[in-house]
Amino acid sequence: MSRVVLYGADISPPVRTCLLTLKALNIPFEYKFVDIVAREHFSEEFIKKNPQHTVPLLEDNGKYIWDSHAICSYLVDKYGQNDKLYPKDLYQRAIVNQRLYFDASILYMALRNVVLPMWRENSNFVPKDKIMNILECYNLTETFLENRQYIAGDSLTIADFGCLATVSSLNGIIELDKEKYPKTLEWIERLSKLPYYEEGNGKGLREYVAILKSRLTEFEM
Ligand code: GSF
Repeated sequence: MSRVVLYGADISPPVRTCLLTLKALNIPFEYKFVDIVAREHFSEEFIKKNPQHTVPLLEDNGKYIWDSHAICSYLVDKYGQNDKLYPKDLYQRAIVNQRLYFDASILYMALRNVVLPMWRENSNFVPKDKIMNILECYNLTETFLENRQYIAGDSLTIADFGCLATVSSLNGIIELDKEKYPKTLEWIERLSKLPYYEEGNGKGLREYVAILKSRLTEFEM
């Protein structure tokens, strides 16, 4: 088995996506903590591995891959005992890919637009347009779950891991309304029963939400 290393930090939602995938696939890996709060991802050593200076970063036998969506699809294709988490059927894979891109381009960006000013300028403010953006994310997630158990259909895929890590983190900024988003809350509850949920998402999410709640104190309504 090749030596797989994941560079990251539990608080990072996309790192948690990779932790869930690695654990779901039972892949032995080394976890190298990168202190993003202390800006360790800007070190010369890290930049050499990932010029985009982001976590998660995967090292697999001396090869580097970053972006959680690229990492997780690679892990299933290379190490998966089967293709359940990332179906090879072209149409099913296209649906899973669409939900992965939904996470990367819609959900994650709604989160990044709030936390980047928080990390970089120590801002404690969340403007109305960013709140509306998060609510739009919740509306779409609820729609995708309307008559499905999982985000891309009726079986668990890596798209659930990505969307879960991001939506559960957004929930630390704007709480999911039980009346408006019942399917989404049921989906989060369902995924939280996975045997590797706590190590994969639970632990880091609590830490991340505590930071969000302590630092984001002004909401424009
Ligand atoms: C996002 C990675 C990212 O921006 C993915 O891996 O899915 N689409 C990518 N990660 C953040 C940390 S996080 O908690 O979101 C990061 O590394 N930011 C540091 C920087 O310099 O952008």
